[in-house]
Amino acid sequence: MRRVLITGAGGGIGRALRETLRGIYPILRISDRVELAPAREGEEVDRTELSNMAAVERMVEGVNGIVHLGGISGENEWPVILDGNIIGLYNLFEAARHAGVQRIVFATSNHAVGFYPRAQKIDHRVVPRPDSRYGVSKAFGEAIASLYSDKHGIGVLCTRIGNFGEKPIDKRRLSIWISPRDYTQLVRIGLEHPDIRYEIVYGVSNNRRSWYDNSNAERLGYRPQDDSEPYAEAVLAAEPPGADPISEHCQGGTFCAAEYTAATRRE
Ligand code: 15L
Repeated sequence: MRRVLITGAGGGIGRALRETLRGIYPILRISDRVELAPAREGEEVDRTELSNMAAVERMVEGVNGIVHLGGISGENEWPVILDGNIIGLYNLFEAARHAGVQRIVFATSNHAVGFYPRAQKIDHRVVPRPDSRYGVSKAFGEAIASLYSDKHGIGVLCTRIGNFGEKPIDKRRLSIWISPRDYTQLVRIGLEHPDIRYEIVYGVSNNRRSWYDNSNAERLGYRPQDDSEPYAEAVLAAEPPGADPISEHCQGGTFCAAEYTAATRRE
């Protein structure tokens, strides 16, 4: 991996990876639709709108591996999701194919499977149960990744990220939190592991309260260093009472409860 591209580099995960991957690969190309801090040694800075194919083709030129964080990172109106996470995603994989990119680490999300109940432990083999238009776009991304792996030989690691941050921020996040150093470890596995063709793993730390069987990540050598448990007492004490039952029942939390009408329709 001589040149690694990070898309969506202006977001929280991108800013962290810009630091933790610095010096690991000879050149980091950092891209976002918004302006980024100027390039330092070993960096190239780019500004690209993912829905613009010609721009995406330029963005991936000369790149060996991509960490794709770009696009819309939460629920939104359909036209916004369509541009960033459907058209943008297609453009990225298609441009990567033309440019001969070998590896892609795709930031998919727990919201691709958010309607699974919290009471069920799920692994990488479950069928998608998206909890939002955003979750649907992530399931679409996993499908595109599978296609470009099988048909065009691009190695892809789909990381279903829980919640990335320095600390878990609420009760739900105690089960899905991932620390910056653990996510960095997972990204490096995605870029460097010799055997990756198409894999789904959960982007979570070693949380005692996890809802995931992350044995596929372990098989690839992932050894997360962090656990949300030391934060649990403080997080639970600060949790507001009276959470709504759909959010409480489902792994995706409020993403499941938003716009929810199934109960009234089924009456
Ligand atoms: C995600 O996929 C989002 O990108 C992030 O902003 C959080 O909402 C996270 O999921 C979560 O579920 O906490």
